[in-house]
Amino acid sequence: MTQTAPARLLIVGPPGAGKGTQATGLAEAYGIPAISTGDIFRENIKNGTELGKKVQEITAAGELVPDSLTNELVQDRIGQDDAKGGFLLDGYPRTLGQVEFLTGLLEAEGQAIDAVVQLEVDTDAVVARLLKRAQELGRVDDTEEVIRHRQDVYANETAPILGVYEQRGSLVKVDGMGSVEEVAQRILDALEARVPRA
Ligand code: B4P
Repeated sequence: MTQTAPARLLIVGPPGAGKGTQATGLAEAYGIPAISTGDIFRENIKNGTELGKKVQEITAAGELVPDSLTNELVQDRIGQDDAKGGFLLDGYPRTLGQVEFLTGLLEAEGQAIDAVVQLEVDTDAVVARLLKRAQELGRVDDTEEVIRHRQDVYANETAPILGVYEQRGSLVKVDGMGSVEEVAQRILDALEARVPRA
C-alpha cells in the first residue's frame, strides 16, 4: 500500500502495553519501517557489540539507557534511506530530553511528528502479560521485580512526555485492552482522519 505523504509516527505505552506487537502491523499499513530502540539494544547485546556491552546491565535492570547513547542511535537510524519516507518509532522518545532532541532533529529538516499513539492499559493486566512472555521468551528484564521497576520508570520518566504531545495536538489515545486485532483496528481508525493512507 502506498501512502500520500510521509507518515512520522510514535507509539507510546507502559512496558507490556503491546507497543512492539502493534508497531509491526501499523508500520506495514503505512508502508514505513518500525524502529524499536529496545530491539536495537537487544540485537547489539546478542551480537556483543560495543554498544551492547554498554547497555547490557542497564536494560537487564530495567533502567533507561542514557539519552546521549539513545539519541545518537535514533539519529543514525532515522537518517537511513528506508526512513526518508516516514517511520514509526516504538519505545522512543522515553524522556523529556529525548523529546527535545527528536523535535530539534526533525525541525532541522522541516519535519515534525504527525501523530503519537498512546496505548492505554491496566497496570496489573500488563504485568501479567509480561510474566507470560517471560515463560515463553525468557527475556532477562521480564522478572516480576524488574517488570514492576520498569512500570515505575515509565510513570516517572516517560509519562510526562505525553503532556508535551497533547499540548502540540498530536496525541491520539487508544484503548490497549482487548485482542491484538481489536487494538490494531482501533489504532487505524483513530489515525484515519489525521494521517491518511493511500
Ligand atoms: P522495550 O523493548 O521498549 O521494552 P518494553 O517497554 O517492555 O516494551 P515491549 O516492546 O517489550 O513490550 P510491549 O509493550 O510491546 O525496551 C527494553 C529496554 O530497553 C528498556 O527497559 C530500556 O532499558 C531500554 N530502552 C529502550 N528504549 C529506550 C529509550 N528510548 N531510552 C532509554 N532506554 C531505552 O508488550 C508486548 C507484550 O504484550 C508481548 O509479549 C505481547 O505478546 C503481549 N501483548 C501485546 N498485545 C497484547 C494483547 N492485546 N493482549 C494480550 N497480550 C498482548
